[in-house]
Amino acid sequence: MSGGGGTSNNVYIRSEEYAWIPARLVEQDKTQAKVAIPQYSAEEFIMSDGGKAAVGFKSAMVKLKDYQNASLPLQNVGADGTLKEVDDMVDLPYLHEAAILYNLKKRHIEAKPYSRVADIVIAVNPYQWLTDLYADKVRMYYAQKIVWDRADKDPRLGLPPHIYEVSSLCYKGLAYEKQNQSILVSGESGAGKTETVKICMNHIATVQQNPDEQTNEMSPVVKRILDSNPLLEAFGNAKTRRNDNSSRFGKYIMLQFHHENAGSRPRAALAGSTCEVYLLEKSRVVYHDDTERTYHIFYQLIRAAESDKVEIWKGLKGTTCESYAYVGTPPNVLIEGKEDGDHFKDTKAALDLIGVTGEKYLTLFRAIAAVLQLGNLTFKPKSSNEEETEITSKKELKDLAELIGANETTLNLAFTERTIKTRGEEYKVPLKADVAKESADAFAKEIYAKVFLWLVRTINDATCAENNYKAGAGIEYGLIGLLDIFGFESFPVNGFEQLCINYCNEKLQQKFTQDIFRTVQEEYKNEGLDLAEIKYDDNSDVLELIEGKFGLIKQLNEECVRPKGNDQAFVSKALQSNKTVPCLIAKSIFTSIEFGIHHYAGPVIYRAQDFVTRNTDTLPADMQEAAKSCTNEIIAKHLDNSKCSNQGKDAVSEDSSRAPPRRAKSNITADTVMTQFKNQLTSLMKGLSETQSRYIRCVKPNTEKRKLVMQHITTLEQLRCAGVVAAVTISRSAYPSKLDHSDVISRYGMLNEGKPKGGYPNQNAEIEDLLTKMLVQFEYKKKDGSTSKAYAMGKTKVYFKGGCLEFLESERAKIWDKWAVKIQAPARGFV
Ligand code: AD9
Ligand code: MG
Repeated sequence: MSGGGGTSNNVYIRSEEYAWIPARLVEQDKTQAKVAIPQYSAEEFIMSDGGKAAVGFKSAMVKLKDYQNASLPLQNVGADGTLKEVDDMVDLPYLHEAAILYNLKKRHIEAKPYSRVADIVIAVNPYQWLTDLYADKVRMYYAQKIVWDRADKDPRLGLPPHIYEVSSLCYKGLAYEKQNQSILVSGESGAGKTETVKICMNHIATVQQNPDEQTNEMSPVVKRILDSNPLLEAFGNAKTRRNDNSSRFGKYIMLQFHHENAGSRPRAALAGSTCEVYLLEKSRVVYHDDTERTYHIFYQLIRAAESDKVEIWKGLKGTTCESYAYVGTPPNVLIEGKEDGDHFKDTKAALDLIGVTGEKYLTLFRAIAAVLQLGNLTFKPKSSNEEETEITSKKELKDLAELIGANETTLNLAFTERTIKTRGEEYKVPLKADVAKESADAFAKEIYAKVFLWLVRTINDATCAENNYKAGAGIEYGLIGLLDIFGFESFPVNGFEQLCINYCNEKLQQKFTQDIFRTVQEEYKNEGLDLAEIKYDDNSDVLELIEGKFGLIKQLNEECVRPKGNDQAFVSKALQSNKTVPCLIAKSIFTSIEFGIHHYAGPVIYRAQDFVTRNTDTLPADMQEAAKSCTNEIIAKHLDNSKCSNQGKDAVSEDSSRAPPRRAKSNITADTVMTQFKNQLTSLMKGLSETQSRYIRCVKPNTEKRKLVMQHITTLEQLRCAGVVAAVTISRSAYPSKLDHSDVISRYGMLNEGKPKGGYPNQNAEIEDLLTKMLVQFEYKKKDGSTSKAYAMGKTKVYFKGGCLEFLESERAKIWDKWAVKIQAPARGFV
């Protein structure tokens, strides 16, 4: 091993099981290298950062492309020779996915969940509550340093990475520069998006208080805003395999601020908030896996005090989860360590705070009880005619009619018959038993979806600044938007929901790359470098394929209005009209309803099963009529075919129209699920474009919800999907490595053999002289006759082309060897 920093021969080598593993480089020729691989147990591999003592070493030969240099500059090597992790991964001179992975892992093991890649904050889910990390003094410290100290330099300097820096920077940008802000949080299910948004929101609520009058008292509107989160979670979250409190909808919360002057400091006072929701998972209302649950609110209601239940409806008396087919036996789970019954009390109190009391409260919960009741309706073919259906659960039907204030016969007919209208004629056809059951399910899903939207609107009315803040008419509020939305998804089988989610992620990725590109441009401009050198992958081709003139949405919508439209025809037309589009994948082994897309995060194969019905998603007219006749206002008013213009539509609902004859389709494509989602996204992107966006990428370190454990392959996959690797690639596209001026001299100055006697006029001259001599072999003539230089002198840093820094390192190691200063390597696996 060469001496010096003692790290120049640390490498990461590719591994099938662990993506990258640390090793020592023994020797290397032009095509391959001999490495010594430290041996760990499987458990140690996921819990150790590679700095741990290994039980032994194994020699192996690897191809050069299968290893990455891990050596770091001196400042990253501790006194004991171990690697120190860095706060900001941009400070890693060899920046590649292996280095990012091990840096994150080392921090994760040290209970440091937050890291930076330039302006992006990466939040690794710690799966343990790190109390000190969120203590009051930490909250205030970030606010103080970033907002109130008003340093001209990067205010984050010297502060450990934290999501409080993001909330503080947003507030500062809003209050001091009067620029609207947004925090875009992404990550896969269970990565910590919702928790992160709550932590940031709470922090902003603290920071916006006038620092001269800091009190623990929150204003009622701020309390209402913060309490709207658990309320949305009660109705929109559920236990899934991946997360006990999984949000089954996306949301964009806009905090509204009123600009005022508080003494010497500008201040933006939190005046209200509004929330936009996306794609609630409606299918969960009628079906969930045995290991999962339906929405929390159902359990809360069933486990509420008997007096509460009877007040809502006497039919709820004495019921248990097992009383309801849609609920069944729940797996044991405590959300936030509380029983469902206790959560009901909180939900009731939070509803009270937004004015849902008395009749409103009863109407809301009666609609929820109606959903439960719908699941208990049973159907069977009539003995007189198999084509016709009778409802066998007579009592349940009678109870349901009473509960929602509908006529029992009208309800019965709406479930078992369908009205067909053709050329002015109207006639009824009977529905088969399975289709009648689907009608009941469709009704239940629709009621729940509308209850959810009603709740969102009610929350918005109770929290929006326009209704709550007496700032005068026509006032424009400043905004901080917080986006908590599903990350990129790729499963063995991908359906309509994944297409919607991945479409949304492509939109956000486009903005993300543009923003990163702009920051790199900014850095280059500040350093005085040539901007033409930066390159990045653009994903506009994928967006064109999805939302363009001949794109998938257009083709699917056409199938939805065509009388005999179907999934196969959609796929075949989509493939036909996009034959020459490289990001569309068509393979001969695909079935007639399969197609693939090369997304920015990787290829995804979709199965278009039920795409047409899911995209159409209309409640049969008979059901709509029955709903309108109810006395329950939420059901009657909100179910009359109105596709709420600004609210989420289900992406996964089974449609109930598989029965012949086909139900009438809408003549317009304006109200399909995809079109609505596209419109929502367009408006979201427009809103975001008017803000300064900051990014938090949440990472789920393992699938077992264990603390201190980081599985390599799944973590890397997430970093790729979150665009972290892409961000690094953009920033390193022209110059993969960079070093401070002073580091170049202190580390490589010794390589300069012909220094002038009188020394150099300045450090820059010394660097130029050294690097011109050392790196001449990396220069080449470009097509236009000019010379491509091996490095660029920035104002504070030197930027190196690929291979240059590695070459300087190896030259430096040779000198150390020559000087025979052999420092025994410590008996550690990695270093
Ligand atoms: V989903 O897409 O809605 O299924 P999220 O929102 O990404 O998902 P969530 O915020 O719900 O994940 O976090 C999942 C769980 O991880 C939480 O219930 C906590 O148990 C745990 N978690 C997340 N963030 C933190 C944290 N900062 N500190 C401690 C955390 N635990
Ligand atoms: Mg969530």
